[in-house]
Parts: sequence; C-alpha cells; structure tokens
Amino acid sequence: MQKAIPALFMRGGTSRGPFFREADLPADIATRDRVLLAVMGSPDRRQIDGMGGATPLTSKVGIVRPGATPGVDLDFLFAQLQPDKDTVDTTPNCGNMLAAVVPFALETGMVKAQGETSTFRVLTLNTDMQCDITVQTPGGAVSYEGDARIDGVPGCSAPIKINFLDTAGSVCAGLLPTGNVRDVIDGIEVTCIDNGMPLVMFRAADVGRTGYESVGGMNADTELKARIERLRIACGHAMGLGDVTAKNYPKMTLVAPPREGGSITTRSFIPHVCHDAIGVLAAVTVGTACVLDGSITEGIAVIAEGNAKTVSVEHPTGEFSVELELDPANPQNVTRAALLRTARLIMRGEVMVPAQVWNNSGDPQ
Ligand code: NQM
Repeated sequence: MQKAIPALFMRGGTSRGPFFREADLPADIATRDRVLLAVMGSPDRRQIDGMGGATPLTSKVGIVRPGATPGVDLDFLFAQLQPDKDTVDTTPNCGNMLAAVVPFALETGMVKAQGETSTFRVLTLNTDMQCDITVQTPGGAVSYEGDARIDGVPGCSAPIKINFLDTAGSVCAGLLPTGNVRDVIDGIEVTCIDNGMPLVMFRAADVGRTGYESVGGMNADTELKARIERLRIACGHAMGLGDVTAKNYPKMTLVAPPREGGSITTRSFIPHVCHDAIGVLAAVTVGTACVLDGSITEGIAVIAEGNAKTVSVEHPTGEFSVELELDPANPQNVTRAALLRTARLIMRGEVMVPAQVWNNSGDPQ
C-alpha cells in the first residue's frame, strides 16, 4: 500500500516543488525526511521515481503552518533536497519558494483574502527571518494572472511583493562573518557576506574568467569548479560555518562589471551547479555588498547615490532588481530589502509515498 499525502505543486519565483501543510507530514523529523526523499525521488540523478526535476532548483519542498508567534500569520519551513544525494537540508532560506507560501496558504484555507490585495507576515523557520508578502486576491481568490515578469520564467504573472524585515546574518553569526568587508582567502580577494544567504563573492577575473560565461560553459568547467570548491571550503571555516564539504552553503558568486545597463554581473554556484539566474536572498546579499564600502564589488558595481537604491543584479537569464533602503545615520546598514516575484499553482492533489518509508519510524502516521 502507498500512503497519500495532500500537496500542491507550485512554482515559486524561479524554483519549483511540492508544498505541504505541516500537519500532513510526519511529526518525527527522520520519518518526514524519508518521506520527502521518496516524494522527490532522491537520491537519483534523474529523480525518475519522484517529483523532482533533476536540478537543485526543482528539488525544493515547502512546509507551511499557521503562525505560532504573535504578529506572524504563517510559518514556512523550506527544505532543500538534491537529485543525487539523500540529504534534506533545512538550514538555509529560499526566497524563491517563499513567494509561493501565501498563495499556498490562501489555496488551502489557512488564511483568508483581505481584499483586492492581501498582505501576510511570514516567518521563515530556517533562519528565523520575517517578511511581509503581498499577493493579488481580487474577488477573494489568489490571482496568478498579471503583467509582472521575472527573468528566468517565461511569460507574465500576477506580482508578488516581498518585503524583508531582518535578513542580516541568516546562517552566519552576522552580516560580515569574518569581521571584514574584504579578505584574502586561499590567494583570492573575497567578500564573505550573509544578508539572507551566506555568500562568498569574488571577481571572475581573479579566477581567470570573464563572468559572462554561459551556464553550460560554467557547469562544464571542471577546473574552475574544483578551484571554487577549494575556496569555498576555506571560506566556510573563515565564516564560522565549520567544514562545509557536505553543506549547501556558502554559495559562490563570481562578479564582473555590468553589461546590460544593470549594477553588476553575476554567476552563482549553488554551490556546485551554476544557477540559471540567481537566488532571491543571494540577490539581496549581492546588492548589499554593492553598497558596502570596501567590498570586492568596488570598482565593478555601478550604484546610484542616495539612501533608497535599486540594485539591478545581472545573471545568465536577465536581471534581478532589489530595492534596498539604507540607514541615513549609517549608510553601511541596509534596513529593508524589497523585491518582486511571481508564483503559480501548477497542480493540486495527493502525492503517493511507498508504505515502507514509514517502517520502523515509531511515528503513528
Ligand atoms: O537565494 C537557490 C533559488 C535559490 C535560493 C540557491 C534562493 C535564495 O534560486 O533566496 O531563492 O541558492 O540554492 O531558489
């Protein structure tokens, strides 16, 4: 017998995966993780026996419950799986999957629409980060149709606005986990920074690349990938993250001058595969580095004056605009980050999980 678990299959930004109500999954974490691995078909490079799309960006899961903290409407737990590994990592955030949380909660009746638009406060349990998310709810239902366009997703959809309230030091102990805005690690000048996502940023030119290479070219560049992994492991120790060999962070971001009228060009390794675009909180973190005096983006990033800045982060499939607000008393302090995403309900139903997955778990489900 297989067990049926209710799920909505959703795109959130440039990522995709099944979303569950927390109450529909096993409470025991080890059993839950075995269930999620079975749902996605991991570990298997093709994920042929599950719902995963054979890339890290399509091996993601969202788990949602009503907020358990005063002032918080919804709690969101993000789980990163991998096609070819048996890991379920709930340590880092995913700002893309986050975009689908409020649509999921509205679709499942966990929250009620407030009017033409609805805004809910969401707590991301992975890193205890809060944000306000506004979705379009004409006539009391989520609308997925509109003219908002995000690079990396074909077509147009209804806009989803995410306003981050506290992103600094998500997984690391602070915004600049080495204590410096710039370090030389393993012979390369880097900025180690975490404003929502732990990143190691370095100039593409410093590893003999332009920063404009294609995703396919980057993924085929085994020499570069080996160099980046060595740097990542050294930076992990410097950032207080310990041995990051088996961890999905820090992500590695090559930067170069903008080419399309934006603020900076990026190629992101997440951490072993080059992203087709860039992660949401990775973009917030890149944007933050661009406004910090002395970071490795100095002399590369093109940034306008003023305390409210739009940083346009160029990536392989377009650009990602992040609105940053700086503290007028201390312009090195980013007080707010806002951005636009879209999401879509792709399928609703039940995902079937082989009964043997529950064996010996001790969980009554
Ligand atoms: O940085 C990819 C993605 C992400 C994460 C990754 C993300 C973020 O594009 O907030 O969205 O870094 O693994 O979904």
